[in-house]
Formats: sequence, C-alpha cells, structure tokens
Amino acid sequence: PAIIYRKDYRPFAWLVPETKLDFELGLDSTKVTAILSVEPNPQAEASGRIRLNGDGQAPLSVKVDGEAVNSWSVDGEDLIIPLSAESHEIEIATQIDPSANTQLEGLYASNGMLCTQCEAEGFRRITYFPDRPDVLSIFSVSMRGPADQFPVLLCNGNEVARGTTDDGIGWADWHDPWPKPSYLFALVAGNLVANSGTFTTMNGREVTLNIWVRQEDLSRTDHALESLRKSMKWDEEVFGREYDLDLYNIVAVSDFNMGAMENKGLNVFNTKYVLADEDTATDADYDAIEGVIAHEYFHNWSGNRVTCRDWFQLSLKEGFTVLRDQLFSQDMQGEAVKRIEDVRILRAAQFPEDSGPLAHPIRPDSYREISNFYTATVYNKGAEVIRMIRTMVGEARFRQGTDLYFDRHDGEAATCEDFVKAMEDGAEVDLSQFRLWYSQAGTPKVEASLLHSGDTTLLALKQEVPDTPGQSRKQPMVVPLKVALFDRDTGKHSGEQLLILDEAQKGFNFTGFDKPPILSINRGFSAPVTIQRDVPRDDLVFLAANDDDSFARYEAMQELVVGHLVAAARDSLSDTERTAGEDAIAQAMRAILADEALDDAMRGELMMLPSQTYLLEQVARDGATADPGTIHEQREGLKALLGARLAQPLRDIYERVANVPFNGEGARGALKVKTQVLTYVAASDPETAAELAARQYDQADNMTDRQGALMVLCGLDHPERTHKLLDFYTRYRGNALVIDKWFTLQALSLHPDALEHVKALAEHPDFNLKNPNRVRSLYMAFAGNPYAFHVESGEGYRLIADLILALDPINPQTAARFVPSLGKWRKIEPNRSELMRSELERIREAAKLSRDTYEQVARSLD
Ligand code: B3K
Ligand code: ZN
Repeated sequence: PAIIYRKDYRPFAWLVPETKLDFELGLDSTKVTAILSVEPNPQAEASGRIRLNGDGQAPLSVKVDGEAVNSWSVDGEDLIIPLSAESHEIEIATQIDPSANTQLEGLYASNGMLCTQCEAEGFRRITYFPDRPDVLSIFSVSMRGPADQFPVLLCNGNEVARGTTDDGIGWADWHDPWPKPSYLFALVAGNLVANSGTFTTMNGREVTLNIWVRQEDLSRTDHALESLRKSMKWDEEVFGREYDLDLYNIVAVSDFNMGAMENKGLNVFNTKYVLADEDTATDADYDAIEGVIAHEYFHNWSGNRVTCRDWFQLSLKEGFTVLRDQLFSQDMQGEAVKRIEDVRILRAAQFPEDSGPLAHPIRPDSYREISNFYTATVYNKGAEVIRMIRTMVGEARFRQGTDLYFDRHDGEAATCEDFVKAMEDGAEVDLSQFRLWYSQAGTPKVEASLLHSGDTTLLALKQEVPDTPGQSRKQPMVVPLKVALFDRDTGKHSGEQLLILDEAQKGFNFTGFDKPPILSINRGFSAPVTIQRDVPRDDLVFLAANDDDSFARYEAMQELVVGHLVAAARDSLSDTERTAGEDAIAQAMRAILADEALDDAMRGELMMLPSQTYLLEQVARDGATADPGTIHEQREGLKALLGARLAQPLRDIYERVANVPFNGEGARGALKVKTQVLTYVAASDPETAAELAARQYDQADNMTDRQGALMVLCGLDHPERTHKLLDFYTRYRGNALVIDKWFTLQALSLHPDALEHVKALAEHPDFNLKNPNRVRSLYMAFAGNPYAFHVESGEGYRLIADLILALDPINPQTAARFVPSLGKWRKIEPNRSELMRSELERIREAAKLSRDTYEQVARSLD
C-alpha cells in the first residue's frame, strides 16, 4: 500500500459549502443519496475534475446539475467526475449493507440498531465525498425507515421535523448549522430510550442533554449524565468554552472499535464508557466514564470548532483534548493520584512505543493507514508536550494562549504549528526550540548528578534523545524540570524551582548546604523523560517517606524497587546488595503502611509495585535484552518477601480499611488499599489470601470489592477460585460489560495455567470475535499478561498471531492493535525473540492482509 507524506499536503481543489444526505434505512440495505454543492477553491489550483473518495461501493447513479452523467470513472476506490471550474450540484446514489459491515467503520448494524463511525476515513464507506478533514460543509439530513424497528432517528445538530407515515415509516429531518468535516458526521437509528436533563450555559442557553441506551440499561446512565454536566461547567470555568447547540446527544452502542467518538452534537460511545451502577462498575470504571465523557465533550472546541487540516495534525486535537480531560479529572478526582495514574499509563503504553519499531513523533511524517496512528504517542505524549508549555508559562498565560488559539482558528482546519504560534503570541513565549517535541520521536534520557563542595552543590544535567526508526543524531530538546533540594539535617527544602535544560549539558549551582542535599527531580513529572541518576538508597527511602510532591514521593518508591529488580533480573546483585535492597524496600513500605497522615488513595498508589512491562523496558534499556520469566520470578519473589515481612502491619491495615463503609468518608482509598494488601498476602501466604478474598467477595456490596477479590482468587490455585468464578458468571450472566470483566480477570491472572484458561475461554459460547470489547477482554488482557504471554514454548505468541490472522478479515483496525505485543521482539532474550519474530513473519506471509495489519507488521520487522 502507498505511503502518504505530510510534506505532500495540498488544499482540495473544491469547496463544498453544503451537503444534503438522504437515507432509506434498512439493516441489510440502506440507500444513500448525496447532493453536494461545490465550487472551485480559490486557494487551490483549478482542476477540470473532482475526486471523491469511496471505499467498497459503486455508484448507482451520478448527476451533475440535474443531468445524468456517464463520463465518470473510478480510480482505485475513488470516483472521478469531469467538472468545469464553476459552481455545480453533484448528486450521487449508493447502496450499502450495514449488517455485513464487521469492520465497524462507516454505517453498521449493532444489536438491531444502526450507527456510524466516520473518523478517520469511514464516511467514504457511506457515500462518495472529499473525505478529508479540511473540507468543511454544512450538512442537512433526511432519513426514513420502519418505525417499529427504528423509533428513534438521530443525526448531528438540531432536529427540524419528524413524523410517521400511515404505512408505518418513521422519518426525520436534521440540520447542523456548524460547518464540519465528514469525519464528524453521525447517524443513529434504533429502539432507544433516553435519560434526559438540561444544562444552562454561561450565557443562558438551555441545552437538552440525552443519554440514549437500550431500555434495560436506562438505570445505569445517571453517572454519565452527571459527568456531562460537570464537563460543560468546567470547560466554561477553566477554558471559557461554551456549548453551541441546543441539543447534546450521547448514544451507547455495544459494538465499537474504541472508547467513543465526538461527532458534532451526537457522540457515539462504547457502552463501557456510559453504563455504571455500584453493583456492576468499579471506582475505576466510574472515573473512566467521567474522563471519556469529558474528553468527547471538550472536543466540541478542541477538534470540532477548530479541527485538523490533515491527519498528520491529529495530536492538535487529541493531545490537547487529553490534556484538557486530565486537568478536568484532576479537579474532580484529586490531583495527586490522577497525575500518578496518567504517568503510569504513559509509561506502560507510550514509552514502549517510543523505544520500539513503531516509534513516531507526535506529529508523524508519513503513514500507510491513519487508523494505526491513534496511538499513545499522539494522544498521551501529545498531552505531555502541551502540559510542558503550561508548566513553563503558568496557568494564566496558558489560558491567554488557548483563548487566542480558539479565537484565531474558530471554524478552521488548523495545524500543530498554528497551535504553537498561538501559544507564542498569546502566552508571550518563544517556542522555537521547543517545537522539536513535535518532530523528534523517542523518550529523552536525562542524566542527573550532584557534585558537592564547600557549601555549594552543582546539579549537572545531560540529555540524549535516542535514535528511532528513520531518525538519528537528534537535537537537544527543551526539558522543563521541577526540582527541590532537601537539606539532609532539617529534612526540608527551601522551595521548588523550575530548571530548563535546553542544551546537551547544563549545570545549575545551589548554595547554602553544609552536606550534599537530597535531590527531588522531575517533580509532578514535569517532563516526559527518563531520569538516570546514581542515588543512595537511603535518599530514596527518605523521599518515599517525606517528599511533599506526591508524584515525587511515588517516584522515589518506584525508583527504589526498579533499581533493585532490574539489577536482580540482570543477575548483577551480590548477596549483600540483595539484602540491602530488600531491607530498604521493606523499610520504605513499612513507613508507607504506618503513615497516619497519608490518605488511603495515595497509600494505594505508593504500595503498587512497578509493572512487569515497565520493568521489562528498564531491563532492556540501551539495547540489552530482557528475560520475562526472570522478571516475573523476581517481582513475585519481592512481593512474597514483603508479604511475609510485613504480615502484621498488612493484616492490621486490612482490618481497618475493611471496616470503612462503602460510600462513607475515604471509602475509595480504603477499597484500593484493601485489594493491594491482598496481592501481597497472595504472594506470601496463598491459603490466608484465599480465605480473605473469598470473604471479601461474599461480603462485597460493590463491584470494586468484588472484582478485587476475584482478581486475587484468579491467580491462586485454590478451590475458591472455581467457586467464585462460577458465582460471578452466574450472577452477571447477560450483562456484557461484566462478563467482559470475567474474561479479563482470567486472562490477566497470575495463575500458572493462565494460557490454558485463555484457550478454553476462546471456545466459550459467550466469546465472539465480532465484538471488539469481548475480543479485547480476552486477548488484549492476555497479551498484557507477561507471565502467560511469554511462556517459553512460544505458545502465547502463536495464540496472538492466530488471533490477528483470524480477526484481520473481520475487523482490521482491531486486529492491527495486537501487533505491537509481538513487535517487542528486539527487547526480549534470543530464544523467545526468535519465536516472536517468526510469528510476525508468518502473519506477513498471509495471502490477504489489511492495510492496517500489513503496515504494523512490516514496520515491526524492519
Ligand atoms: N476521535 C476519536 C477516535 C477516532 C479513532 C478512529 N480510528 C475518539 C477520541 O479520541 O475522542
Ligand atoms: Zn479524542
């Protein structure tokens, strides 16, 4: 497949001021008539024809200015119509089969309803159109279909009229006053009910809010509705953004390729990010719903009012909107814990991407299939990059920058460069060198060392941006680092400072210390870099107990454990060092358990050991390879050791938190700590853990408790495991989202037979390759279970490769998402590495591979 380059961008030759769409709806056959009013684009080179994108269809008829034309031709999937350089009306009829659309792109059937997904290039599967984000049009839509099947008919914007004919055909006309690109188009037809409410905007506009679901799900929509209201209010207060229609519809569908979609006035959501009640959703589920509802709402400005010029600019809307949703959730859920969670996600998903074969800058230079670039780099690193600007200029100037950006580019399709320029002008800052964050891939490494003499300490910083595919010899970046220096005697620091490292090496002097101070660096994770430093263990123990920056406190604990486990996994620990490391970690953990000033939500974070995936990345640093088996053993060994040594304090704390009533003060933190404690007990004393977990399961009055208990039981070879899994299945049978959890818990488990369990679950009657949530619940969980996925025989790799091959013809976008798990092969020890690589080769050899999967496999093998 052809490679598309950012440098090749040209504006489209035509403008499409208006688009009229007519749908005759049916699950198996929908007829679409599109009327496009077009005129030559004065900003582009004139052309004697118009190219309209299509995908998998043929025109039934083509008319220009009311006259049928036969002179059209097809080039690849596109339709080419000869056209003189003046205004015209083009009318095209097509017919599609939504039931046969298993890719879930374009118009498709789900559970008897019809819905759409158009970003990035799905609209061309509905009708021929210039399907690119820089062509903005005003859409009017008419639709009709059997009223009993589709009593609710929704589209973007406002409903103009609706009715039912005598012969039972329901119809509706919709109009969206805001010009938009085709990727924001949406249509929904089905038997749905709404949880409705209102929101009054800061200028007094009353907006009707609807959360549309199937009747049986209605009782689980209050949280989504409330989250929407909070998002609308917050965006007014914090970014000055007001909603711009009288209606905001959200529809939940159970077959969906990702989380949700920000279509103008008609968001389509995965049920996973809408439905919640205490019996079926965990605290984490509640938070995720709030975050995704906010994210899609915030897109109304960062994405819809100001959209992207081309798909290389994706981070313009996604990076910025992720930052906006993170800041919102920090305000709703608490800043400290939210920041730690966001960094954990970045490290788990983005760092491996940045150090692997799929590394790309947040603004990529080329792609074959744009769906492959909805990545943690574009989203999460994109958010970090804008967060750094905010850190450097401060909140007030940042707001001046975003105000100018929205004002300057409202109604336009903009670029990342436009955003940076608006920031420079609005926030009054020079971002010339900072722009490198948009073009250079790879996670910068910063080396920090302290040199002390007299009363002066020199902090020496060195940075290096590693080579990535297609990019070597990189320029030094602008790295904003928040630091504080703790006085060894008083245990205090005299204020946090922001240091800007913008050269390959730079030194900073601090005076007034009799002894070498203790360095707290990259506080709040002010820059998305890895810090490398030689630091005395005792300093980390001190910071883990005392740092006043919550993130830095968490980080000190992580650094302590990572340093120890990486050395252990590399087999480079002497017996004395091993003992010293274990003692230090146990001492730090004991202090965390005992700290009465600490709230439990934060305690739960501090108790969490670095994941095996993160450890693997650290072991495989600088071209080394890692043995996942050893990492697993060492990490489990440490857990068992801590569980045994801290048995009493762990039991005490378990009893305390177990008595905090659900929904009472501090309940969320208590629930988190409770399950954390169980994971340590499970490693050191499985029999006691099974007993505690079984009781926690039985007494649970909420899903957080129940799922936590079942998670622990799933890892144990104990009869309670079987009992509770059966109970859970029976209790929640028929509730797809909870049954997804049932699959996931087994696929993610530490049980020695997890791989066998996954193979059996793939044959379970509830398993279904056509439903992305179900596929992810089993196989994404499995691919993220390092112990089971990396079994020495290579069977785990084969399982994922077989899945990719089976899923690719059904849903290529979802299939391609599994490739990166095998693409890690260069970081793994030689035997396993060879097995992984040969599975990738087997996939590449397959007869008919989608563009999605082909691109990911080819890049992974390069
Ligand atoms: N913009 C959509 C993602 C579309 C993915 C297309 N493959 C959801 C979001 O980021 O809000
Ligand atoms: Zn988004």
